[in-house]
Amino acid sequence: MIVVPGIEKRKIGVYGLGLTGLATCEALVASGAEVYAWDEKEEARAKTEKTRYADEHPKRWPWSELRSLALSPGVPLTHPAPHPIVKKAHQAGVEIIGDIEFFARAANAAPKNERPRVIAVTGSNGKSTTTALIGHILKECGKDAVIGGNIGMPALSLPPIEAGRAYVLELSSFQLDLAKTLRANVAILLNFSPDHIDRHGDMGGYIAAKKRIFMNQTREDAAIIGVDDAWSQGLCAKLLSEGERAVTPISAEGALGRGVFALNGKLYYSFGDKSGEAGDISAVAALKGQHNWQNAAAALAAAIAEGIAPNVAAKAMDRFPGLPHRMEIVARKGKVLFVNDSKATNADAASRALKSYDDIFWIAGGKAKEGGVESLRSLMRRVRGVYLIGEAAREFEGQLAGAAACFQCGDLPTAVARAARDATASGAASPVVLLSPACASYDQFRNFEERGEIFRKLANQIETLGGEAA
Ligand code: UMA
Repeated sequence: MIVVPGIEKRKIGVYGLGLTGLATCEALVASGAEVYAWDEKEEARAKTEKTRYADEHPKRWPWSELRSLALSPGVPLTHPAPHPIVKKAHQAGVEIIGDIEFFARAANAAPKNERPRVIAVTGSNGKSTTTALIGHILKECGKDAVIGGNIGMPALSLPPIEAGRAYVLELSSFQLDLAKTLRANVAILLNFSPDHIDRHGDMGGYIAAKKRIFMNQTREDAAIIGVDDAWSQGLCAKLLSEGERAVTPISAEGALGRGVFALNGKLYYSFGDKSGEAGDISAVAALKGQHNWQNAAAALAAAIAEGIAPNVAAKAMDRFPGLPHRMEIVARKGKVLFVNDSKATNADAASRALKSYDDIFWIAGGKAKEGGVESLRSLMRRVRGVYLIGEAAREFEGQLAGAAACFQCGDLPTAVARAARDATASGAASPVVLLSPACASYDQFRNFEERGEIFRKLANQIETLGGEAA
């Protein structure tokens, strides 16, 4: 756990008691602060039982004495409207910060030569994989590295600040909005696509929040930025013109005169007098697809910034196991590969998996996002059949009409059984049963993790239940 200096006996309000809020309460209490905690949901408040802090309605918080309000990232700060607790804090003149700001204050408080390394990763897509990949490379190279943040391990739950330790943090736009003094030695912005617009008002607000990853950086620090979309290109040009930090552009779409790039799964670096091929990751199962090559280029640039030789970093990627629910191979039955991409909750994310395989038996559907799957029609030439589940099933069938054969399956068990049967009978050399729903999971599951776990179980049961696909 991270201990935050300078807050002994200070009164701090913590709003939201999910992963972030509970970890914040624990760290603040361990740091000697007096914590006032609240969550709108009773079951969340119940989690404060048997802890060293109790829940207390904000009406009873000593607002005039509060030093800070620690807001959970899911609580609206500005849009669609500031949450009432935000308004209350503004009225009382209390600063509003998040867990990442407490982490930053703890890191900044370390003496200069004992400051840990902070590597921060953001972007619309690929940030979890990039975070995990950087952590993997650093550990493979014998460094003391820990990963956390939006990836699911709250930053304040990570091991204590120590000299020589590298903290690799995935940061969301919500977390960045609530951080002020964060200084990342290596800051990575992968890409932009419209996301969380409801929480940022418009694309400009979203970009402004993400750009905060580069705040407080000095000339000693590295800024790594994707240049494969127009928004990131614009930001890269701005950072270069500011000249305040070492900027490394990265691309998975073309060669760069200066920077790190991936071409057909091969990684290259080019820094003035030092340039060359770092390695070939085209056969690494956990880094399949062009989008993963962008993640790998970013991770390579980060590893180089951390003093690791490019070929050593690229070699370490061979052993990267990947992350659950992201194009994760969960079973192979005879020729049929089962891939769990449950994290793909929108069409853009699903397109990445669809571009990575041929002869796909695609399981899609759930609670639809705006625009549905219309944009995926051109990828249907890779798809042998679409096995539809959940609320979006009829809408998706309409959007894909004429482009692919669609089958209404209702639920996941039916879809897995039918897709596995058709894949086995297809005669394709390497058929793939792919769960990449392009939908949220909430209509039939608690979350995308549960959906992915059930898929994993069903895929592995196929053989035992009679070997339809064996
Ligand atoms: N709550 C309120 N009032 C509100 C909103 C929420 O009381 O107006 C309470 C809820 O009742 C709940 C708690 O706050 O008990 C939930 O807080 P939260 O939504 O901030 O979620 P956490 O459990 O703290 O998880 C957060 C991230 N979630 C969000 O940003 C929405 C997790 O990222 C992250 O892993 C975790 O902190 C640890 O850092 C998830 C996510 O979906 C994966 N992130 C978004 C994304 O990746 O697109 C940003």
